[in-house]
Amino acid sequence: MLNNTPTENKYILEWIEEAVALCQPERIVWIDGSEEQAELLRKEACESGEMIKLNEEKLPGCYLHRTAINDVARVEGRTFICTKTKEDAGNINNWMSPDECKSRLTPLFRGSMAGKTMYVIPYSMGIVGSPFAKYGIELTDSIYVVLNMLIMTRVGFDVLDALGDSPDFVKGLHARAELDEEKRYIVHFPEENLIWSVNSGYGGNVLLGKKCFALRIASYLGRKEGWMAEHMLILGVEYPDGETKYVCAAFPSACGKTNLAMLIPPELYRKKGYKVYCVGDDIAWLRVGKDGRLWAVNPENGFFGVAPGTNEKTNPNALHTTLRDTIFTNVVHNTHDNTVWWEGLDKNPPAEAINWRGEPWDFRKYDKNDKSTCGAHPNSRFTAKAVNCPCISDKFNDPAGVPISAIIFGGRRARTAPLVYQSTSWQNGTFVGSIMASETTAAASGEVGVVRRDPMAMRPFVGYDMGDYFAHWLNMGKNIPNPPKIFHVNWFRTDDEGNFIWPGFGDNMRVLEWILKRCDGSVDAIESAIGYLPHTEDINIDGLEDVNTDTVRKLLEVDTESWLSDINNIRSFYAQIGDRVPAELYSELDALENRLKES
Ligand code: OXD
Ligand code: MN
Repeated sequence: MLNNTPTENKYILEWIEEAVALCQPERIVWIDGSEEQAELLRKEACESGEMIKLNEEKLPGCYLHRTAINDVARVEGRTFICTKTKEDAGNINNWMSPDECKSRLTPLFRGSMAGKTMYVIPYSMGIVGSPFAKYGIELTDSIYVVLNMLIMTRVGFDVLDALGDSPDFVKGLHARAELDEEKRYIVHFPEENLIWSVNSGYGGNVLLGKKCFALRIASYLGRKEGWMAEHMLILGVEYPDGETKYVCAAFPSACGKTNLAMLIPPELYRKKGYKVYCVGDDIAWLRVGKDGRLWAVNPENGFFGVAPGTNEKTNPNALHTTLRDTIFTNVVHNTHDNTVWWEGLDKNPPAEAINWRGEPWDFRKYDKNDKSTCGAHPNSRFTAKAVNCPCISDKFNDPAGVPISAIIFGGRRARTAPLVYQSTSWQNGTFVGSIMASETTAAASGEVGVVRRDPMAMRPFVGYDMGDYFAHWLNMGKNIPNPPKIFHVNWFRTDDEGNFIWPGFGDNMRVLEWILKRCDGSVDAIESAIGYLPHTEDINIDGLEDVNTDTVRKLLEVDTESWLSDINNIRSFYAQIGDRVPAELYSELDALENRLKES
């Protein structure tokens, strides 16, 4: 079956032979990255019903896809890190031994592509040939996967040329099989540069370049090779004088990374000449540059963003990005004009509509407290090209990446975390990242809900032991002569009634301004038990209607009681991670506790 292959790399060919023998596809198609081939595949997907071509006038080049009803999100419970020893995967990851995993999954792949096509996708994370780039090959039986990978990564035979006869690529095998959720597995073999995904068709589980490679496998490689793979957006703030400063920010999933990455500054700032540019919205790969600073690239080529809530106000740049060449997944189909809709897009739900399940949908029955009445699935997505984003940075395709001035961690906390604070050192900043958390709030009563600790927003994405990951952060700090400063933000502080007191969205620019001023030393700060806090008057609130100095004071309050109870929660979380949590982080924790008790 492997005739006329576009590469003679024996590692690639032998591995494909093995996968073919296992999955038994009827034929093999190599994806060359060309528009002609992509167009043929789109046609085929429309003929088979896998995709629906949308209104060419209103949404040129756009398509709609619906996943199976039982297959709409990443499945952390069925995601495994298969290192030789359980200790190397750590307590936070699910672990299976590589042998056990392979013998459990082999029967699921066996014959799974009979009568189907196996697509071979050579792709690069990062710019082909650049020092940051890493290559992968995904084998899949899904055209939807091929078309998404064409948007999300750099696909083409230049990847094969760049690889030559090297074995240095990540192998990814994906089969939809029966889409049986009981037999769904997303498994990683970091020691073999190998990923297997079976019984799913949902993006986060099957676009193997993204979470599986660019975070789980890459974090493992980064530790081995002295760099970092992080769940971070990258943005640039251009000053009126034309200088641009870059920051990275990590927030747990669904806490507004895409919105911050594409922020439009408030009018006040725009008039002065400030602009914000997006380099990436989800993943950053970071390396120490020759100048001793930390440099970042976004290894992806597109955005796989959450649709609901995206609108002209929350994120006009994202909305405009999706107006062409986009694949929508699990949104509402407006059958009147063959376009799409989702909750929070506008106040005009379509009268003639099909919901994400593929059933006729009556918006009048929608009840915002009952998710099952939604037209679009709450995790419905758009897959859109980065180059179509109105605020994409001119450094997006720069092989060198961008130098990072600040790293920002954030979570969704009703009371505990102030609007912003600065850590006191790289070690203390690593500690701040390690204790990141998000909580659910019962908005009506203002009650604080469940806290989920999500260190560096990487809880589901570290491909090895979490304690070792913290140690890697500390080690990196020792090797960056001029490291970024590390901050923590919280856009989600509420009043006693549970209302958000910070406007968020574009107004987060006001917090970015303080952060960048701290980086160049042009504003001083208050030393508090948790780190450096802004002086109230240093957060610019000009032009904000509902925010006054009192509000800022509340936003910056450090509630010692909540922090002390958080300390207990952190101790049990560290204990759960196990004995590889570095001693430096325990010293930071003890010191924080003492400072809080003294304050
Ligand atoms: C994502 C996620 O899809 O973090 O980006 O879940
Ligand atoms: Mn993400």
